[in-house]
Formats: sequence, structure tokens, C-alpha cells
Amino acid sequence: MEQVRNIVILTGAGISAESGLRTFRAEDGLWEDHRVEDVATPQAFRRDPELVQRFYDERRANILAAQPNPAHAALARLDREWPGELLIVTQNIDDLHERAGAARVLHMHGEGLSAWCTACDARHRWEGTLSDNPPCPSCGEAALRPDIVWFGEIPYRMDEIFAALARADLFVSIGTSGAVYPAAGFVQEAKRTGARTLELNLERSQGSAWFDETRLGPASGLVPAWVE
Ligand code: BJW
Repeated sequence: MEQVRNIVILTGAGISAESGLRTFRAEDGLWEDHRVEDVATPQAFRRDPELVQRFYDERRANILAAQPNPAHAALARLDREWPGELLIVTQNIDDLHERAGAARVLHMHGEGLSAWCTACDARHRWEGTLSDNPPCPSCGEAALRPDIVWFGEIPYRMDEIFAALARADLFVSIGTSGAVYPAAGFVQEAKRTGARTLELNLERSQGSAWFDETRLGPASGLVPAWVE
């Protein structure tokens, strides 16, 4: 990676697929006959909070049961060893990057193991269920929701992400379909500010044409091979 100093890596559900966590837009991307797009919205939460809480209770249990795979491990190694700037921007709500040992991780769509109190704004690490309406440990109100960015909500830490993209010499997208904005637009932004762009994915994504190079295959093979 000659002449590369600053790297931004965007990851999506595909990097955790081989850890047993389902992707969103695959054939089997349904949950109890609901499209994910129909449960991951503030409207769905207002309409049927119990349904949405059960969806995330199940996701939380799956996250806790999953283990990082060789793709997470390779990125953690890169993070430890890379002397320049590096930022792993993940759309995933699992903690597999961190459990593999990566430190420079930003969860733009929130975290499955975090609960956010809509009464007092506190955030708490949460491994149990929320569908039984537990009280917030800070204020006692039963007003906890998953700390997740749903459709129509603003993703976290966008200023930091765009600043890192502006400084990046290399932008790498791993295991994401390019169907959801603003993440789907990061490749164009990185190109505009002069970065080389690389896509590692099982199949061509919606934004494939924007990448200087696309390598197709499972992340557990492609990512360690790229990091080597
Ligand atoms: C493998 C593999 C293996 C498989 N190895 N690869 C019209 C036009 C443009 C935008 C909009 C529009 N209408 C509405 C919008 C905005 C909307 C949006 O983008 N909608 C689209 C559907 C069009 N976006 C929003 O609402 C966002 N907010 C927003 O825009 O605010 C405005 C704003 C932005 C910025 C500044 C100021 C204001 C919020 C989006 C929130 C997304 N939330 C979700 C759910 C919550 C998290 C959760 O429950 O987990 O996030 S939706 C879901 O999609 C989840 C994911 O993070 C996200 C992306 O999915 P991802 O990761 O790409 O997964 P898949 O399944 O789609 O793809 C997996 C890929 O992996 C595939 O390509 C496979 O081939 C591959 N793969 N196995 C390698 N082994």
C-alpha cells in the first residue's frame, strides 16, 4: 500500500455473515415475515413497540452468541499495526470488530448492546431484554429503546466520518450492498476528495461502478488477503 497513509474502511452486514449473523437484503432477510425495513423505523416503534423490542431482543441474543471471523481479525490486526490514520466505520450493530481487538471503530447505525433512555438521554450497556419494559438504571422511567439508528433518523458522528473521508488516501468498502444512504454515498465522497477506492464483497453492490477496483468473494478470504 505505497503512498497510503490514511485509510477509511466501511463495513456492512456481509462481514458478519460468516459469523452467523444474517444480512438484511438476502433471500432470507425477513424476520417473522416482516421486512427489516418495516421494523427498523421510528414509525414501527410507535405503532408496535413490543414487536420492535422483540426483534432487537433476538438480535442482541444472536450478537452475544456470535464470534468474530477471520475478516474481523484481519482488520483488527491492520488497526493495531497501521501507523497512519485508520477508521473502521461500521453500519453493523454487532461488536465483532471490538471483540476481534479493533479499537478505531465508529458505529454509525448504533449498537445492539446499548440501550438509550428516551426520558433522561442516558445510554447503558444492555445484554438482556427490553420487551419487558425494564426501568432505566439512571432515572427509573420505563423508556428504554434500542440505541439504533432507524430509517429517517440521522446516523451517528457524521461530521467525524466526512472529515476522515476528506483526509483518506484509500477507501475500502466491505460486505455492504450500497442500498442505504448516507453510507452508500461515502465512495463518491472519498473519490471526490482524491482517495483510491476498493470494494470487497460477495457480489457487485449497487455502487460498484464508483470503485476503482472490486474483488468478489467471501470476506473471510478477501479481507485477510488484502491486509497481508
Ligand atoms: C458478503 C458476504 C460475505 C454477504 N462476504 N460479503 C431515497 C434516496 C436516497 C436516500 C433515501 C431515500 N429514501 C429514504 C432515504 C434515506 C434512507 C435510505 O437510504 N433509504 C434507502 C432504502 C433508499 N436512509 C436513512 O433514513 C438514514 N438516515 C438518513 O438518511 O438521515 C438523513 C441524514 C443523513 C446524513 C446527514 C444528515 C441527515 C438512516 C439509515 C439507517 C439504517 N438502519 C438499518 C437498521 C438499523 C440497524 C440494525 O437494525 O441492524 O441499518 S437498515 C439496515 O441496512 C442496517 C444496515 O446497517 C443497513 C445497510 O445494510 P448492509 O450492511 O449493506 O447489508 P445488506 O444486507 O444490504 O448487504 C449485505 C452485503 O454483503 C451484500 O452486498 C452481500 O452480497 C454481501 N455479503 N455475505 C462478503 N460472506
